[in-house]
Amino acid sequence: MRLFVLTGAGVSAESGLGTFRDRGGIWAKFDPMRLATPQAFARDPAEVHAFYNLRRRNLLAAAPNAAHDALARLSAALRSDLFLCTQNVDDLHERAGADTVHHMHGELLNARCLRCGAVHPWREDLATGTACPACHRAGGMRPDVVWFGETPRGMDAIETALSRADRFVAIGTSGAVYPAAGFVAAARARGISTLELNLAPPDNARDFDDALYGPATVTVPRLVASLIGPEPGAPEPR
Ligand code: BJW
Repeated sequence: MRLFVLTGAGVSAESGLGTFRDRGGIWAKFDPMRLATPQAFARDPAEVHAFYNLRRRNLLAAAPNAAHDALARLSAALRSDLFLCTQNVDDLHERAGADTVHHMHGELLNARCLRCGAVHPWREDLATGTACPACHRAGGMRPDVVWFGETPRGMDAIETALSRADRFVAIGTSGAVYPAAGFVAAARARGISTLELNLAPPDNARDFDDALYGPATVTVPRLVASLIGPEPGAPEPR
């Protein structure tokens, strides 16, 4: 089995990190066009830093949940036969122990210098006056995440993994943001089976062959147990 798993904000929701488009989600409180585009950063970097500083602090206070744990167990079992592609900028898959995670929308705990291009692990707040540890120039440090209008990371690796997979699973993503929302159609066009795990049908629900609805902390361990067997010592599923 070569499995392509795409995760979205729903997998981290029960860790206390907000989703974007659910009622009361991040984009209900904050305008993405003011905060998540390169133009927004050019216009008001201090406002963008304040938003991501808050998100970074929330992430540092969060912990992986049972869905991340189950995917880490799957990663250990399938090794390179699992391509774990996340739209999430958090590091909860890694903290749960997942081996290789493809962050197509970047990582909040990295900062990138627009002056020299260096990327640095970053856990502190950023400010307009923050100097780059590599080139020592200030004013160019930004969160290393992918904003609207920017190219997602590693699209070649994603296309290769999609072309080799024999099963596609999407977990906790609304199917509203491209190119990720189109992966299921690409998988289906190849004739491989497609499954979605979500609380409710996403925008692209019609592209999936099967669905399992419920909180990710319940559905993901159940899916993983069906693929590689139950976790030793885990209670029998009801
Ligand atoms: C649960 C749950 C629980 C809740 N258990 N489930 C084609 C058509 C139309 C537009 C475009 C198009 N192609 C490109 C575009 C433009 C744009 C786009 O898609 N716009 C749409 C909004 C219309 N796309 C881009 O600009 C992208 N770049 C691009 O396309 O470049 C061109 C290119 C493509 C390919 C090759 C080369 C070049 C870039 C997109 C960048 C997105 N950035 C963000 C912010 C990242 C930084 C940050 O975190 O602030 O990424 S936006 C935000 O949305 C974030 C997420 O990764 C992304 C997806 O959100 P996600 O994960 O789906 O979350 P939600 O909230 O939408 O859904 C949560 C789901 O969980 C829901 O379904 C719930 O039901 C569920 N859920 N609790 C299980 N407990």
